[in-house]
Amino acid sequence: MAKPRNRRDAVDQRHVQVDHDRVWLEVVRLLDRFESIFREADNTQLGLPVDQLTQRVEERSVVVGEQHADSLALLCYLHFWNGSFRIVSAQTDGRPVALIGASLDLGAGRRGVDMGPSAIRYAGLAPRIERLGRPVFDWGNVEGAVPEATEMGSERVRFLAPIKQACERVAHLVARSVEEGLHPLVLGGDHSVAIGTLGGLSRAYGPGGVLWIDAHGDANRPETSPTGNVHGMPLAVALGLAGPEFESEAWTLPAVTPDRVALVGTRSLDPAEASLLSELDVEVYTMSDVDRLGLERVIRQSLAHIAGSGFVHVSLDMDALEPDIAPGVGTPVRGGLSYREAHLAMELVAESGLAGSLEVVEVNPILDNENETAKLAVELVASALGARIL
Ligand SMILES: [Mn+2]
Repeated sequence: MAKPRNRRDAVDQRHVQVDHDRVWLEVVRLLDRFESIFREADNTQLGLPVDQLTQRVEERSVVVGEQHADSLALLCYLHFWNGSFRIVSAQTDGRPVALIGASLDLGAGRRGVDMGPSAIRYAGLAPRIERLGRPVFDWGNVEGAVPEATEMGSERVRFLAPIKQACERVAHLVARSVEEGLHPLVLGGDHSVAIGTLGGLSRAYGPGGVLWIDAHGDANRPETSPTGNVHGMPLAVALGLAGPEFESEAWTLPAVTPDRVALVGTRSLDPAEASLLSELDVEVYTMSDVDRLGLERVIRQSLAHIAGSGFVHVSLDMDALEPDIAPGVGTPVRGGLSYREAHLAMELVAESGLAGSLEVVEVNPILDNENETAKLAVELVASALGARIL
């Protein structure tokens, strides 16, 4: 059974006897206040995402979410087991936000991204979130080691030891924020911090799903990485495919399973990443797919793919955006998400009520233009946390 997503808000289990054919009807009756989050116009059935658990055929989890007018979302996990649905957890996602900075640039090829958390705070992050009615608890930064004063170790996984140490502290804080009923918001730092974020989430909830919005795949393994930079590996690490060097007492791997991973905005994959991702049951929406299908459909399908038990996390690499509007990133690639596409992605994330945690990474103020990338990051976080034009 899925662990409660949020101890403080966990509700008592409710049992409803239903017969198998009338499951949907009973769910609707039980949850008459709820709207389907993926309802199709021509579909009279509720289009709730259903997670078929593999262990038992008769087990199903159903995730439902409601968006209130005041932008609070209620999320329930129902677990179908032995002919009854029970609510195993509910989460009011007006939870206060725990800011966890990760001042880390050891995973990147260029210096400066360690100042990302300061740049994002300076761009007004906390007041912007508080204007949404969500209190903010700023837990400061996990400090990474200084590259010039640190042993690099192996060229194939540069600075692995100090990166792991920092990520272990991030994992600890993320798990603690969940336990305290807070919404974890991790500020990078280079993308290797996601090892800590996903590690901490999996420690709190068990394995979950992730929406990975990024120009790159970040699915290299030490043996396939062209650079040895760990920020190109965190997704492979979280999938448990990057080898025993990444194991730690601070987390259990895999933190995410391939059938619960969706990449959006992809436009630069190394050959080994491309073959790994196509071997796995990972959903990859390249920029070409975004052009053809439209961003709304891409995000809705991604969310349906990653929904399920455990956790749902959103990892936003600012290099997913078009470099003209987000110049302050270490590895820019032309042809990225537009300003509106990025906002729409975050608005759809908020609307779904599915994501319980968020991270924004790779803001590099040295490479930025008057902090505009950090300011954009603040606005995107606000959209992800429920900001609306009207
Ligand atoms: Mn990345």
